[in-house]
Amino acid sequence: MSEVLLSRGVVTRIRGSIYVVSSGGVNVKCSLRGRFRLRDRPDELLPVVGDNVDFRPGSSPDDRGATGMIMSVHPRSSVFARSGLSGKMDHKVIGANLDQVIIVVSTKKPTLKLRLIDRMIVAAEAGGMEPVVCVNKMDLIGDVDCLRRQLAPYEKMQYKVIFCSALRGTGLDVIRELMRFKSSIMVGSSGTGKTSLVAALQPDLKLVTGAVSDKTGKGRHTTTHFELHELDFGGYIGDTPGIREFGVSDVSKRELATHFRDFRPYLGTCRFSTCTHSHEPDCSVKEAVEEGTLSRDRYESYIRILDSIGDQQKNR
Ligand SMILES: Nc1nc2c(ncn2[C@@H]2O[C@H](COP(=O)(O)OP(=O)(O)O)[C@@H](O)[C@H]2O)c(=O)[nH]1
Ligand SMILES: [Mg+2]
Ligand SMILES: [Zn+2]
Repeated sequence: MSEVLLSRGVVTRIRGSIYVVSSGGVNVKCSLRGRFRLRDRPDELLPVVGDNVDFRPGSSPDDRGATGMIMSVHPRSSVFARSGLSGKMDHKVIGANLDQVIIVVSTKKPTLKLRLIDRMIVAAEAGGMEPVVCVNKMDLIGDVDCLRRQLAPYEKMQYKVIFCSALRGTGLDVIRELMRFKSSIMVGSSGTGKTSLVAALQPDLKLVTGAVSDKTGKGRHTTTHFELHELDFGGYIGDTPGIREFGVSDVSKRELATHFRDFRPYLGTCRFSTCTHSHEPDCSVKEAVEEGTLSRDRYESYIRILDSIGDQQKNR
């Protein structure tokens, strides 16, 4: 009996029931093997963009143009997920196996939002990806010192902070170096310059515009088409449309503090082992904020995220 040889590749985009798999520099349109569509299988087990898959290559395309069939999905090293409307548990996996989340903020237009950086850092940490803070539109400000002071806590935590301008082309080499041979995703509010940065990093990339689709008529930000582009200098980059509701997804109240890197030295030293660092007495985190060793901005972000996590969620 002859064994069917399987090829391996990365899912780079999904359109309806067609999965585009990049394999050895070639894009192969694949369909899904029937068992993926069994009703009792949770959605999370369906392939997402970034998944490493084994597929059976074919020669003639089927009626939807697919020449391959995805047979299995490899275990994921990381998961990029978002939740829907705040308070509602609506965990949606957008991408898999991404190495880093490039959090793009701008100096102005729109103004720098530290809270959003903190939320995205938690999402990255919880999903197993390295967060990178990328401050774009440096050409728009004069007072760089004030900006650097605001971002100092992140550098102190050993996060990479990049200052750049897609318009002027400054800082791009640093970003390229960080992205090389890795899978990265650009996140951030609409208008911070994510698409401009991706285009500046590799001008010949065919970026799909109108990434937010409204074909279903279900509202402007319900459908997100996330896809990965292969970079000439090695690696993959995914652009995202402005994610308005970037809720922290699938993180419990108990677990949240562990995703605040700067809190870690204090965890386990509070009076109560179950301390959530909010209302409890003799809390080491709160004391550190009072003493000025922990950033008050970061603590405020923590409290806001904590409040946004529903009580119905599991207390792991
Ligand atoms: N001044 C300035 N404007 C920029 C820069 N990068 C992007 N923009 C502008 O900001 C707007 C939003 O950019 P876009 O890339 O679409 O943002 P996205 O929504 O994050 O993808 C556009 O008008 C860009 O021309 C920059 O470095 N400096
Ligand atoms: Mg964009
Ligand atoms: Zn505490």
